[in-house]
Amino acid sequence: MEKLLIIPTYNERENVALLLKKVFNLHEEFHVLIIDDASPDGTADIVKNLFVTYPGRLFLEERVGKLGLGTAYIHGFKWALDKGYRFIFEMDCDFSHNPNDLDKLYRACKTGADVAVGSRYIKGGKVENWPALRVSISKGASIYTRLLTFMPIKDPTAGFVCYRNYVLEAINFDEISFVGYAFQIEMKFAAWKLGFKIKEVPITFIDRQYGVSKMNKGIVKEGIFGVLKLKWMSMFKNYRRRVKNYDSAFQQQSYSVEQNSGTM
Ligand SMILES: Nc1nc2c(ncn2[C@@H]2O[C@H](COP(=O)(O)OP(=O)(O)OP(=O)(O)O)[C@@H](O)[C@H]2O)c(=O)[nH]1
Ligand SMILES: [Mg+2]
Repeated sequence: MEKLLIIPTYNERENVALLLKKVFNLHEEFHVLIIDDASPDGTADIVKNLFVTYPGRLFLEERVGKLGLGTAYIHGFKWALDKGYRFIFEMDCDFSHNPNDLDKLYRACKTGADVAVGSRYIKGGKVENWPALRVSISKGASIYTRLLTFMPIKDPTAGFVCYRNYVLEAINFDEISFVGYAFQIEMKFAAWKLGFKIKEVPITFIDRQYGVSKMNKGIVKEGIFGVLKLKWMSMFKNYRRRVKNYDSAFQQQSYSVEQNSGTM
């Protein structure tokens, strides 16, 4: 199997079983890794009970407590690389991302993209049912990120993404420090800085119907200061050199990318 979908969960008991059913019913076959942070609502137990229904396709990593989305994904990325998956997907467990759109991300990566981003803010992309304030915060974050970093991505906070394995191998995860939306921005920024090709594909994002959002003021604050930090690091601290994983087989290739592209 070449495709792994990583889904971080915290209190998603109303969503997880239904979402897994949808994913495993797709025409394209995926393996799924749930990263659960000891959800008090018993999300992990629901997943464990589904092992018999989806043998060899469903995996669970349990962590000791709520350690944040960013570290959950990094845990999942390391697991995926260790097992040799070649297309590694991120998706929320709240149906904001439609499993039917996984195929679009896969196709984009199959046809030349190194990273495919499910984007709300390119032509054809949409947001449904979000309060006006949430839309403004999200759009504001996108514009702010683009103005500061010049990264040519319309939806930098998007959490519906497919990474080719060699992109993740090329990134030094020790340098990825953010947790919320800033984590999503940082991963794309690192991939872009290392010279990888990022393609946005339009998706319709729908607000969650069940369960509660884990968004909070701290996550917004981290986004605001996080982007400033990325800008600062890329101007004065040689961000590209820091974020590159020198142990990876990709090292040689990425070095030639570095030689050929200017610094920001
Ligand atoms: N493992 C783990 N998963 C988390 C954590 N925080 C959030 N998640 C999961 O990450 C995904 C996104 O979180 P949401 O609460 O939907 O946050 P959001 O999508 O940024 O915000 P909303 O659009 O308001 O829902 C969901 O699947 C959550 O269950 C965490 O600390 N650990
Ligand atoms: Mg959500």
